[in-house]
Amino acid sequence: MKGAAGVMRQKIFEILLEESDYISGEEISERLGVSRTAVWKHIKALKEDGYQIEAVPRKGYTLKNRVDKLLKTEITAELQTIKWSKDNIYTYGSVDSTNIIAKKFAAEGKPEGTFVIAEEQTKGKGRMGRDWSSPYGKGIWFSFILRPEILPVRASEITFVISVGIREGIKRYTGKDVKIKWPNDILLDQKKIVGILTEISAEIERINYIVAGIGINANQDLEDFPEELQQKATSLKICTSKEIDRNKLLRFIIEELEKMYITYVEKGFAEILSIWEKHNITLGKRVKAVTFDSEINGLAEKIDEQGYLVIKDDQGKEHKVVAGDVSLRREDGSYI
Ligand code: BTX
Repeated sequence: MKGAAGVMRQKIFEILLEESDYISGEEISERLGVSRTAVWKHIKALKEDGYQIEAVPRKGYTLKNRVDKLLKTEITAELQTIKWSKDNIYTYGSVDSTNIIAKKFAAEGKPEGTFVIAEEQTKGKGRMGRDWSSPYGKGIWFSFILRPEILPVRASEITFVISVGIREGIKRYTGKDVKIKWPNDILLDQKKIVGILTEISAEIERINYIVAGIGINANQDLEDFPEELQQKATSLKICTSKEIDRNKLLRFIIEELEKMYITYVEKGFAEILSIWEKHNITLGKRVKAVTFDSEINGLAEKIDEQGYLVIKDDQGKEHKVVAGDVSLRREDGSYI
């Protein structure tokens, strides 16, 4: 579904959504200024997406259901964004990785707030070349484009903006106190519920674009996770004992991400950091940080003004960590 056709289909869907009664093809065509044949074609396409639209002679059309697929029609119908355009939301069935598509879109010049969303990824990626399990219809696997006007050295600040935005969206939907583990894990019941992969294209003095890839475990049951993940991963369905309306959750997340991003642009990193600090579970804990060339054990003291994690080891020496994996030490000596 592309460009003008997509916009028209969306408008027809929204009319059907608003009307509690039947509405004639003629009335839709008059309201939108398109032919009745065009209306009929869009209705047919909506049916192919899984919508049951009943057509009764002399009465018209009525919408009988909402669809549990991640569809642009569903996500944008009630979406309230401030600057980001609803037109830049792209939904897919199965893809290799939404980050790959989003990077291509970004290189082509698509604007900030462009979202690429898929039902399944066959090559879902984590950080440092790791895999991200992305089974069909169970999660929300998506990437979006940002173009912040900051120096590339500050790019790690964006991970904080994204973490607090996603946390806020999940909190709004589930009411649960979701926690953030530095640098980019979102946890519920001490298990990983979301992963964030931030990729950047930059010159020395400016960022061309950032593509943030987010994987949200929504409706998996335990057996939907590969065995090796069953101890450390969980889904919102497992934590809430309820099936998750992925379209609604994603709508909340897009809205909260945009709000946090605007806060960041207008008020700066300090404001985001203070929100992050309220919800993080890293600071004040004994941690083990594994970076590409070292392992540091000690107390997670603070995040400095650049977004680096400061760890104080047992000799009192401070180490700054910019990227890597941090595990938290439990009382019994095991790690989360
Ligand atoms: P990460 O490197 O922090 O985490 C990856 C690790 O997490 C894996 O090695 C594995 O142990 C574990 N893992 C894999 N799949 C899952 C899962 N579904 N739930 C919990 N734990 C898991 C985190 O990297 C960044 C993940 C980003 C994923 C999004 S999805 C949309 C976008 N497209 C894409 O290819 N990646 C991003």
